[in-house]
Amino acid sequence: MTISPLQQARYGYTPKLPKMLRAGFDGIAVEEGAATEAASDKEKIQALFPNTYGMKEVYFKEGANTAEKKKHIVGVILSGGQAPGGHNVIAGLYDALKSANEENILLGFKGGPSGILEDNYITLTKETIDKYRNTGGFDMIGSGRTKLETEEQFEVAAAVAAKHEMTALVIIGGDDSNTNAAVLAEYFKAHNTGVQVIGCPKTIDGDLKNDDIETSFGFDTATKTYSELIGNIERDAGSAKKYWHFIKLMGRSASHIALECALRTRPNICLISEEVEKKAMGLNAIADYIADSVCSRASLGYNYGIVVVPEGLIEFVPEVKKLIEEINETLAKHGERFTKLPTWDEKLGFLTAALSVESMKVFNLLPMDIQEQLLMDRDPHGNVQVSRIETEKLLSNIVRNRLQQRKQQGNYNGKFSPLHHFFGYEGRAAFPSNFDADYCYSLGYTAFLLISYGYTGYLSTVRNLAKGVEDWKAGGMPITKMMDMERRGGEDKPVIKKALVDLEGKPFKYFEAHREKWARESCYTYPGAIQYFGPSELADETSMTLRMENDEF
Ligand code: FBP
Repeated sequence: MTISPLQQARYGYTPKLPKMLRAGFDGIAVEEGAATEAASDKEKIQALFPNTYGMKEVYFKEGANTAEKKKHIVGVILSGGQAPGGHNVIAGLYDALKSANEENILLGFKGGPSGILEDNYITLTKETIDKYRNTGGFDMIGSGRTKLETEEQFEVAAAVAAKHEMTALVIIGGDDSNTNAAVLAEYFKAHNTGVQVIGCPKTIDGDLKNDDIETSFGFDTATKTYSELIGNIERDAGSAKKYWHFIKLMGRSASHIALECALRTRPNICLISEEVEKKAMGLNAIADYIADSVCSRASLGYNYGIVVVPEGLIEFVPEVKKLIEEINETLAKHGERFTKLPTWDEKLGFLTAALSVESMKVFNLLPMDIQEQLLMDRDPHGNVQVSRIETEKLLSNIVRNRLQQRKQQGNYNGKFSPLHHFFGYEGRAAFPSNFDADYCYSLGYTAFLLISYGYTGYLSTVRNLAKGVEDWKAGGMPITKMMDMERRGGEDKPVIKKALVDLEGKPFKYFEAHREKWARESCYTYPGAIQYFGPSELADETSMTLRMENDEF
């Protein structure tokens, strides 16, 4: 098969390792730091994790490797949505494992966490790995959204691990998957299975972030991909001068993706869900905010512009949030009965009886296609699938109504032609940027170091990421350190806290300080395509969010 020259060139790219890991497996020593404590709810979390709570922070450094020399059979799982770099985590893991001992074996469980439950796996060989080095997507072994969380599932996983004589399992996933990794590690330890569990921080959404994880992998590439597209649309808008582009960007809950893309491209409007929630902005207030920009640009003769909308916005608008919560509850209780109702009128009748009067009022104000989208199947966590709700169309509709009113009042005399875009899947499987390619390879390599030194219930960490790769610091952090208790599905559960956009943080503050000017003028910037080769300042550039958060901007 003929492959593209870039694909060929990327196979040959050698990910850069932090200086401390360059000595090779035998030249990497471990150092332990202080014992850790949970982020909050310490006693409750300690009680739930008696065997894996309070473990020490771990750092790697140059020095003689003192890990026990034994044969390792390691399983690996990709969990959740695709994120560029996942293949490199597996490649780094594989290379470290083989450099420790050629006899070591890596099993890739297929199709996500269900792969271990169904014992559906392939033995990963150099030939397979080489076909996927530095490529996007998760197609090497596939992914899935099955949650590993019940005792029965843990028993099956333990039996499969025993069958293969596995010594460890690496779970590459987001906050929920890594929470489950911690619970599984505790279970394996409590039951003396001898199987260690290590997590790796993945998600384009960027919301698996805390004192110990500077960024999740995939965020860098996905935001650069979307920013290229937004910049291209900005150029087109400024050339044609006739459309308002409403662009929805992925990011299930947090608006990190939208914010990063806004910093890179300076659209006229970028909504930040966390701010919308804090200011309790209803749909009308949001529409007015956008309409203000449309009107002020029209007064300068610009009947075009760019509005960036985070995918999760709809769930942060107070009245819609309440509506969604009520629908979720109703569907959780009576989903089957509801789905079987044959006509739309009967469905409406059912909802009218089940929802509060205020929520039904909000529901009735929404266009029918949005109403239908709000009622679609939930994801495995019981959440509405926000990527399938056309919030960008909903907003442009309400803005249009607002503008008509303003026209009638003589306050606006422009033209408003909206176009709609949704960028999500375009960025999740792109060739990883050098940053993600390097970061992921190091995460995988570090995951095996943690395994070889006998750790379990840890997340592989690589820090100091806003500096050059040579200064990155590899180590491990007990997952229980990142946990607190949250109410989920009517129960108190230990979870890794999801990081939302910090409205006091530097990235948001920078955006806030500039957005008024961006709303009126055309201050667009055009980031262009990701550069994989060439000068380091282009090819190794990190996200603006990461640089701003680490005072490197
Ligand atoms: P993860 O949290 O699993 O990384 O996935 C995030 C995401 O890409 C969101 O941005 C988006 O809402 C969702 O996945 C889409 O899910 P699906 O792939 O199931 O359509």
